[in-house]
Order: sequence, then C-alpha cells, then structure tokens
Amino acid sequence: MQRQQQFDDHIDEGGFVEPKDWMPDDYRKTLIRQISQHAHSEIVGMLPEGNWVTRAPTLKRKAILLAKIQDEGGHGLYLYAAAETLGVSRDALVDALHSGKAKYSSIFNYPTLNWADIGTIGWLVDGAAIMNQVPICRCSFAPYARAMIRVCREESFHQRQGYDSLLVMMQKGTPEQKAMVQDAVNRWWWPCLMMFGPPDDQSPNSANGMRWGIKRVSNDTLRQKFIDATKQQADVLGVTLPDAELKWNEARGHHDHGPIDWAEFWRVVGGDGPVNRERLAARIKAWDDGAWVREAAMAHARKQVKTSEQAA
Ligand code: BYC
Repeated sequence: MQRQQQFDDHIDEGGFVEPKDWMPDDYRKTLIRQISQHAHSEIVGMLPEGNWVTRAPTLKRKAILLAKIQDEGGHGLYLYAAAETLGVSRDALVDALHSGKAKYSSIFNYPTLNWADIGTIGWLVDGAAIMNQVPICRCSFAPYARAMIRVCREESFHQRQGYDSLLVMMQKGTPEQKAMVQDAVNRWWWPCLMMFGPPDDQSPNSANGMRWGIKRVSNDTLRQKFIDATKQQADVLGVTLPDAELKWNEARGHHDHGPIDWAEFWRVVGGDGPVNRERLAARIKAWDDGAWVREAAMAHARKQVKTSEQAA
C-alpha cells in the first residue's frame, strides 16, 4: 500500500519509472500491451511499403523508401527491447502477434494500390503517427520515452519525404498522376483519423493511461490537432480532403468534421479489414523463413561464449 502511494506520488510529480523500480501490476500490463502493439505496428507497417520497393519510379525514391522501411524495422526492435525490460520475452510477444491475440495499428490493414499511396502514407500515416507519438516522448516509463525520441526524429523525415513526393506529383505531374494523388488521399484519410483510437468516451484504456502518465493527450484531442494541421497542408498541396463537412469553426478555433465510421474501425481491429489476413500471413511466413537465421545467430553466440570461457 505504501509502495502504491509512493508510486502514485512519484507519477503525480511528473517522475519517470525505470524497469527495476517497483510498479503496480496493471501499470506493467498496460505498458506491455501498448508498447508491444506499437512494436507490431512498426513491423507490420513495413509490408504496405515493401510492396512498392521494386516499383519505385526513380533510384532516388527507391533509396528513400528503403531507408524509411529500414527505420521502421529499427523502431520495432527498440520497442520490443523496451517491452522486454518489463519482463516479457520477445518470443511471447511475437507469438501473440502471430496467433492474432495482439493488436497492431488498424491502418496497416489497407492495401497500397498505386505509387501515390506511398507518398500519402508518408504524409498522412506518418503525420498521424508523429502527432500521437510526440507526447509519448514524455511517457512516465522511461525506456519507452527514450525510444520515442529517436523514433519521432525519424518519423518526421518520413512525413517530409511523403509530402515532398506528393508535391512533385501535384506540381509537375500529368493529370493522371494528380488524379492518383487525389485517389490515394480519398482512400487513406478516414482510416488515418481512426489511427488515434476510439472516441474518448469509448476508450476503455484512456483513464488509466492518462492517470499513469503513459498517455499525455487524449485520442480525440490528438485527432483534432491532426485534422487542423493537415487541412492547411492539403490546401498547399492542392488536394481535397474527402469530407464535405470539413470546415473551420471560428468559435471552437478548430475544424468541424463529418462522422467517422466506427463500425468500420472495429471491423478492421477485429481482423476483418481489407488485408488483415494477408498481412498476418506475410509476417508468419517471414518468421518461418527466417528460422535458419535465428538458429545460425544462436549457434554463433554459443560459440563466442565458449571461446571466451576457454580464454578466461
Ligand atoms: N488500431 O482504449 P483505447 C506507426 C485498440 S505505427 C488497432 O483508446 P489505448 C507507423 C486498443 O489497443 C502506429 N487497435 O486504447 C509505423 C484497445 O484494445 P486493447 C502505432 C486500436 O491503448 C510504420 C482498444 O482499441 N502507434 O506509427 O488507450 C509506418 C480500445 O482503445 C487502435 C502506436 O501504437 C488502432 N488504430 O489507445 C508508418 C502508438 N486504436 O489493447 C507509421 C502507441 C485503438 O485493449 N499507442 N485500438 O485490446 C497509443 O498511443 C495507444 O495505444 C492508442 C490507443 C492511441 C493507439
């Protein structure tokens, strides 16, 4: 009880928690859930873009895309490592993903149909990700907060490269290329708004997340900030966001927007989105195909230990 009180006081004072510090079980469980889902999202998030590596239109765009995908692999690894400091094994986390028990971001269950989808993912998906992740740099669990600082720096390059790629298509492209950009924005806009999670009054984890300093800003507040920032960028780009009700509300100081299809969100989160099955199957195949690499790395590590023991 006293430890609980000390923990609560520490959080209230804005303190950080390190892996070896005492923490309530529910705090640990919530972090394992959120950090591992975040890690899975990074790893599954490599798939929609990986689909376009061989078809990037120029060497420059291909190099940028490869770098972005590699960054995402790196983000997944830091986040798995941060989750492991809470006492869960990497194998258990990966099993939870492959068995369908663990969630990953709904956004990655939509297909990438044309090249403009890649620029749009950078602009909108990474833009939404940064909006959500900057506050996590101040998360009370220090290893997660530290990981997010580097992740956010890289995400901001990802967002910029996406916007730049779309700007080139909109300013120098053919009418067909401009139409591709608009088509991609039409398909990604609403799923991006869903990335922030359900509305605050339907978000079961928010109360504890906010209480414990894991979440610093609510789902709806971040979604609104994203809409306000993105509308201005869309105007510069020359694309229309697919929401007839989107308009500036002077009294609120924010944009009003049309209704979000939460039934679609829950369907996708529940495993029945456009490409959920394909994404999971691709991850399971990659894991199985990589078994020999893990075995070789373990054999090498065992040999190194033996050699250093013999030398000692
Ligand atoms: N998709 O109570 P709530 C990236 C689940 S990766 C799927 O509000 P919470 C990137 C939620 O887990 C982007 N599920 O939950 C990578 C919960 O279910 P459980 C990933 C979602 O945790 C590559 C239930 O719905 N970013 O940026 O308080 C390339 C109720 O929700 C979603 C992160 O993971 C969703 N969109 O808030 C490009 C950031 N939303 O677990 C980009 C860290 C909600 O109780 N995570 N659910 O079974 C967070 O900030 C929070 O976990 C969320 C949800 C805001 C996502």
